[in-house]
Amino acid sequence: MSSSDPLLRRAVPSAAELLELEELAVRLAEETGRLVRELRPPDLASTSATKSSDTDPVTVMDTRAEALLRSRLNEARPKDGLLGEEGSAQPSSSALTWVIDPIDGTTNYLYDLPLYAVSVAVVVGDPTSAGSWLPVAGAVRAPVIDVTWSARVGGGARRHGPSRPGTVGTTGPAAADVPLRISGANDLGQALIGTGFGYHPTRRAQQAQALTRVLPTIRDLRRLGSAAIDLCLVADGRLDGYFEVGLNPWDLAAGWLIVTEAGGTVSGVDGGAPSADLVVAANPLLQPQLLSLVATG
Ligand code: LIP
Repeated sequence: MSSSDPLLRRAVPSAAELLELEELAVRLAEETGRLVRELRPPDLASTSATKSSDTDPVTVMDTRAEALLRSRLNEARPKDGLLGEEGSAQPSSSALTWVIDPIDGTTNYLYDLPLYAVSVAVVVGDPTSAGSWLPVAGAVRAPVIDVTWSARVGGGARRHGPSRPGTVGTTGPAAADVPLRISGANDLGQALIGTGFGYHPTRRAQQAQALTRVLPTIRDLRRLGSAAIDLCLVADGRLDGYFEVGLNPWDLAAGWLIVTEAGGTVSGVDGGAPSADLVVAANPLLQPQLLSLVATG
């Protein structure tokens, strides 16, 4: 089943339900963002463990934040399925499944760097099978920079906040919601591109190889540390493009929709569905150029 499959599209909820789903995603991402920001224990590093490699961290707050999201979603949407980075896996009896990353950018969180986020999305189809699912509503909350990005299918994408006056980049009162528009860059040589690297040395060596091709061709590169934030910055016109190999559904679910609803294109290898094999996001003019650059070799 491909993400353009009519079966999948028929499962997309009504406009009214999509609005409810987006508002729920925003509410839960913001509540969870407060928890991970305000209750970050000072001895976080000493209580953290690792997962897929020695450098793939999981903190007590990743687990606690996912538990909060799971209980809120079971209360609000008991029939929906759930897939979470920290192991949540519940089948769906409503054709909808929530795909959650309680802390995207956990390494930044561990080092107390500001760019980490809570990503909450709801999808139709099977998020465990690449190409068989489609996000329909979602939100990404970056609590330290006090910004929330969100979208729903056919309803556009927007930035909420900063709401705390004096937060980075704000001077005046709390900012109203802003509709998102992707950048108009159409020349790779002038494009600011985001990317990320995996937790395994073999993969990192491959990614470093790809960079030898990409770096001389673009304006400059940004490695910010959170795929969810990278994708939202593309949607917000603050990066011209983004690519990464090795992402999980929870890293990209909400960001994918936020980019497409801001007028962008997100695809994987050969223009197919984005997956762990490859994610490339940019405006419709630049995306194919970036795709062919990163997919070569
Ligand atoms: C991270 C991604 C990032 C990638 C990291 C990691 P996590 O997710 O957001 O783009 O480069 O390797 O996968 O592990 O912090 O949820």
